[in-house]
Amino acid sequence: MTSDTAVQPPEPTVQALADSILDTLVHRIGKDAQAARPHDWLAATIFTVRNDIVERWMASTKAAHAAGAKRVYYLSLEFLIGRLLRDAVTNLQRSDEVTRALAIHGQTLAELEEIEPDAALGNGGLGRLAACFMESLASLDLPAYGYGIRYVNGMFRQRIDDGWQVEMPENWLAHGNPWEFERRESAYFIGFGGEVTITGNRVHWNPAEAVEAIAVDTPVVGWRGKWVNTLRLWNARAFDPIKLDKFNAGDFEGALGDQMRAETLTRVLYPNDSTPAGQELRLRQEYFFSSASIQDIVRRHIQYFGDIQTLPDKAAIQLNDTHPAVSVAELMRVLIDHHDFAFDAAWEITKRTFGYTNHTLLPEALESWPLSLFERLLPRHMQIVYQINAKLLREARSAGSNDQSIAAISLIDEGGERRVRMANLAFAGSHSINGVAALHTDLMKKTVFADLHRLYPTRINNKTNGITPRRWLQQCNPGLTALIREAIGDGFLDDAERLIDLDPFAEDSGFRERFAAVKRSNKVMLANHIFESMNLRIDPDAMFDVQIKRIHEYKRQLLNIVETVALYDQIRSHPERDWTPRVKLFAGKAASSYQNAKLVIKLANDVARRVNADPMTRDLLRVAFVPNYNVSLAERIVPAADLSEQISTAGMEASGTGNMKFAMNGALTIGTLDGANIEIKDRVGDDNIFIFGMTADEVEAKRANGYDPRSVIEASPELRQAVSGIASGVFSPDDPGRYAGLMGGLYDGDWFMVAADFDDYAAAQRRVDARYVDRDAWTASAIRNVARVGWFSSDRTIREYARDIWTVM
Ligand code: 26W
Repeated sequence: MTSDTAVQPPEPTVQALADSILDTLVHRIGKDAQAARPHDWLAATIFTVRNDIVERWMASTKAAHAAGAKRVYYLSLEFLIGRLLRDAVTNLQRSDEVTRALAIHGQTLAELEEIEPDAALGNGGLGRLAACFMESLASLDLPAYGYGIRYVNGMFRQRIDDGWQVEMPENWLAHGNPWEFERRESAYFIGFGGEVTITGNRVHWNPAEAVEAIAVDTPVVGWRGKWVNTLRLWNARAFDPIKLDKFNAGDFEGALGDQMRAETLTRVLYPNDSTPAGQELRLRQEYFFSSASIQDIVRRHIQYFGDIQTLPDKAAIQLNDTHPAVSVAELMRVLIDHHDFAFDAAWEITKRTFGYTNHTLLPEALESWPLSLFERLLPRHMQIVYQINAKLLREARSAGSNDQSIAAISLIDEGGERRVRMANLAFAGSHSINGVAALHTDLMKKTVFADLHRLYPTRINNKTNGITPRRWLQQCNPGLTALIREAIGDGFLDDAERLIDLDPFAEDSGFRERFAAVKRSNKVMLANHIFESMNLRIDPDAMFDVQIKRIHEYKRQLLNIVETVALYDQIRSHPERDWTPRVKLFAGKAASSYQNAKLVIKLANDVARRVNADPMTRDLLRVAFVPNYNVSLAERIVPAADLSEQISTAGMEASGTGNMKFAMNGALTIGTLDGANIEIKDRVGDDNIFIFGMTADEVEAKRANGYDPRSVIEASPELRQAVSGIASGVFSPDDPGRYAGLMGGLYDGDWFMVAADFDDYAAAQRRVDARYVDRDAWTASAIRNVARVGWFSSDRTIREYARDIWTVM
């Protein structure tokens, strides 16, 4: 869409804005300026800013309608959007104005921004990617809707008690949510269970239970406020919230039972990113939001275009991993049962409409549902899945697939308890299947989807992930943004690839000094925050070495911790050497059922306690595990990082997006040749990144040829000393056996190849030390990182999706 189709409302003056915030405070919140608490000022500010957004929102909707535009629908069980006020105000370019208006009332915008709850409707990278994509879609003026679930409790809040993770419920809606609009008129019937009957040639599904899905909309403002899209999250409600007959008979629980059951559906986000949640409630959530979204999309299409036949020309539906894959069967059901389509015609429309993005190759994370459960909950969809499967396997047979290949392609896993394979369903029902980095896409073709890829060789394509430079540079790093603007002007704000104009400044010593000063001031701010929140002092002149992400064995926080211990041992043995002072920062959440990941958190805290208390190493090494990692904490830590740890076992991290955020903020990466690290290296150049360890091919070969970690550990004195120290209780004198099992796992199997990569990792860390001492060289590399990673803007990623998959550009 062109930008001039949306109306630009006139900018109110600062005084008028201040008046309108006060008016909102009084008339909408019901408090006067004397009685108002910070949360009241926050709500009043959001409501006021929202007024401006709403007008742009309606203009965008009308413009899309008038143009008969094709719409993009991004279906995702997770949207990790974080706070929205700063995002909205910067994208509207009203920061100064709002700051000044609030100052008239003695309020500070920055302080109000800090008390906004962090909307954590996601686990990690996949959910944050969805949020970056929504922002980029709006920034590119593309008409789009995000569809998801309005979880009442998002990602849990993490407390660290005596070094252990404790999960606390997150209640982001406690003070209400001034951003959202409930749309009671957009409500859909969602059935579960029951039976399927056939009368004549009509199939009828009579669900045994039903709930209502109610739309709750949040506007998503694009850069410069030219375009506003909708994030539509579904809330579940009982049709009959209270059964009065039961209530009057004194059965209060029975009277409210339906509402309780309905509310349970949208109550919590499954806090898991390692193993699929096998519970029935999760499948119910998936179907609930898929069905509501598909019904809404079909309803809108018919309302605007009249004819369901043209759906693929006017709607592109992207499945964010397999969580919404049941949508494929749901669209088929709607087309066949409600719109009288023949199966084959419905199938063509379905395939042309859907695209599917895969985010992981970990076999344990691939979703499949016991057939018995799927059939009991969704009997009509089960029939449709069987029909799709029959067609798919016919095509495979006529293409000459052998039995083994047929078994791999089938939507039903027949080994053991029969299960429905959601990835195969998503693949079969889509015209495009994409991976999220070049290596990952390549491995998709060779591993999980090898047989499907042979059958449909044109469907798999790559779309390397990206991040929105508005949140991850402009908003989180105003100091660096101001410096870049002075150097190269404002062009990079509209096109992140213009950051390349900064490249020559790496050779300008005056610029390097100013760049280093910005980094230092970001480090001071983080050090203050860590002191205030954890009562730990860290030195802003030490190197900030950061690993923040979900805690998972494949991400190898353990490799980093073991190397930290080895470094600690080295410093103690050779205190006379010229060590580079470091602060090792960790943050991240572990899935509540993932015992090893939780033990890694405890180990990081145990190591921190010992190291930080040791007078011999205090000035050279500090370790901190910062609690409750979330989007807002990342926005503080990323701009302050010197070194970005991206050290997954090669072949296991689909892409990574933290790697991009750090590089864009001038941290250097230490990393393996995994995920998007490879593409980052290609762009920043070998001299500006520290690559170590085995390649994905080498990992595979080592596993195939029999890997013996014990001999590797025995052959590395540093590793052996660190591992045996941890194993024997040096860091856990209160419970010396605490880490015996964790360390035993390294000797015995070491699936993630911590030992195999250790020596090379430690050597790379010493190269990092040497470079950091040469501060000019370090800063030049940091500048080159910022300059050369503009390509990792999610605007570029979305343009590629728009052109190749959705055909909307
Ligand atoms: C069903 C349980 C479950 C839930 C989520 C299993 C797996 C997941 C995701 C695959 C978790 C995830 O966030 N994946 C990450 O997606 C990012 C965006 O593409 C990538 O950058 C990360 O490499 C990938 O781990």
